[in-house]
Amino acid sequence: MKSISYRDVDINGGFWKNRQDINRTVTAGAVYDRFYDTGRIDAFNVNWKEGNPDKPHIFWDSDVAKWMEGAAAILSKEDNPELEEKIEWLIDRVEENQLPDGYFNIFYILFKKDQRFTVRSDHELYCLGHFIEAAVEYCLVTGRDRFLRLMEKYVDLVYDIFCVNNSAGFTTPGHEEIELALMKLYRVTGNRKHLELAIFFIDNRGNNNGEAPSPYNQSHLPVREQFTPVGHAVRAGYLYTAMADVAIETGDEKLLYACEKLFENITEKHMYVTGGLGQTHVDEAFSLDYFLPGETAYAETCASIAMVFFCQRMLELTGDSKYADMIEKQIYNGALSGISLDGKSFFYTNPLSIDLDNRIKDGNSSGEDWFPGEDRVEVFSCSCCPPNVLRFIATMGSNIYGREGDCYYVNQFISSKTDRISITTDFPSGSVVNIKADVKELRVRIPEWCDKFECNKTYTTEKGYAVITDTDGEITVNLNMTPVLLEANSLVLDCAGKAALTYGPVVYCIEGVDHGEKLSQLYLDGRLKANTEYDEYFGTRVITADGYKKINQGLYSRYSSSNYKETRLKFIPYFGFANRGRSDMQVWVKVR
Ligand code: FUB
Ligand code: ZN
Repeated sequence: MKSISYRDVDINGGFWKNRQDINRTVTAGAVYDRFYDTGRIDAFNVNWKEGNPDKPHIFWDSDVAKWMEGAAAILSKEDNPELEEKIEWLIDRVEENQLPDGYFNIFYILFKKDQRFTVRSDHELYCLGHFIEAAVEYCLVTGRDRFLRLMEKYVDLVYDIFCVNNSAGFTTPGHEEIELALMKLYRVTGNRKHLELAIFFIDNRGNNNGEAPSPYNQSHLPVREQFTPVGHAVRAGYLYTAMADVAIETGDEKLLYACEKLFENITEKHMYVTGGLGQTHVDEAFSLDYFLPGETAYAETCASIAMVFFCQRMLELTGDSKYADMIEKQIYNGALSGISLDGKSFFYTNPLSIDLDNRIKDGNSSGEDWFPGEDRVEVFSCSCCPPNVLRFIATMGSNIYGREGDCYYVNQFISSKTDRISITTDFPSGSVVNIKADVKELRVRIPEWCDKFECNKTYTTEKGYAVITDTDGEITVNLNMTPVLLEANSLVLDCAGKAALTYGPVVYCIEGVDHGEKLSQLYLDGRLKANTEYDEYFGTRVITADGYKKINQGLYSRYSSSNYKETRLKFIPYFGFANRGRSDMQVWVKVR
């Protein structure tokens, strides 16, 4: 199956139209302005001098490149001369400052011109990767290829250095990203060198070619022998995406097998219920099987976005709905929680539990505790996530439809239109999805969380899709969503005796701001007596459910059910937490 690009899909109503409007009218400008304030834009003049503020950082280029890619995607839907001018200004600076042999990296040109490609961890190839992605997108959207040509020249240089002269100090990037970008480039240029270079970086990883094998950047083993996710979660996600990309292009069965195993292992042993990836702040990394502490979750926004990229490729490779299920989990939870409802501020890490009183890191503790941020902020010193969210929301349309010959796929339930199909729905608040499709065969995903999938047409099922051949008239699907309680495997110590409330794909949480007491005093009634109602502020439903408040009797007391007073708990969508001030929060709530 091939996904239909967001460029050919218009999201025209409902939840995601609202989020895209905010992305376009608020986020694009807000991220740019913060990058401007922090010197990231001015850095493109490549004239920073000692004594000036805002010394350029090794991967600022990538922050701005991601912004350019997101802005280009926004331009595909609407003329915006101001945005276009900003992108063109940045391209002018790249052109002006690119070295004659094609090299461009602000930090290296300023400070380490003679040491290019000597330090593996310095992100030169990572930055180039993001520039390539931006250049491809800008070219596809505007038809103008100036930026693309500049990057192709740089890629030619990298090809010579790595594949022909072997003159770099390392063979594979310290932070993956260029591999997937080269695959995008190859798909627009058709230039075999771009594919070869991507394969070179993938095949050499873990082969011990002079660089220390390290799980941190997934070079502990050759990629075809990697079945368990290790190391830095964003790096891993970008690598797995590129592995799947190469498998798509070359039919490499071993790569596909490794990707399938990695997906299985990630989702069965290493992922938070929100889709969050990165179990520990140490190395921003995957960790032991079933080690999923909520309060110290790393769950970087970029890692969830990388998982979406990986699943997009796996979905194309296999046509299996489980990858679209995972995309859905990420887009409504782990990735979406990365941005505030007003579109201006961001989480880098996404905890599943916050107890503000327990955060003693600044006070009388040993200072060794680490906790994720409790507030979203507008810009970070390491600001990879904000522009990633920008491009992720701007390109949301690419997740909705797929096609293979005469057969079309509906992968996500988002009000939208492409040439031969349209969807109208108020999902994820509502359960009904209306589809019009002028196609021979339509495959509609049956979500893994859906217990009662109903359709007004007869269908067979294959790989998690309802296969509909009578496509005349309107196709109406009812997903019959109700609140559902999830429990975790008992090996997840942090979740013992607790449940997480979901409604369709959306994971919910309780916040201190709605309860006025310590959340640790609250219990959910496991019989689940819940009501839902649409809430304008969150753009989907909130849920109230029966529960209990524990009345404490001193430090210890005899266990007695009379200590538990009936109360109602209010659940809000997890993606919306921390929007109403700093507050305690829990996804996993104790059950009795
Ligand atoms: O190193 C570049 C990016 O910054 C990584 O992907 C993020 O985890 C953050 O460390
Ligand atoms: Zn990030």
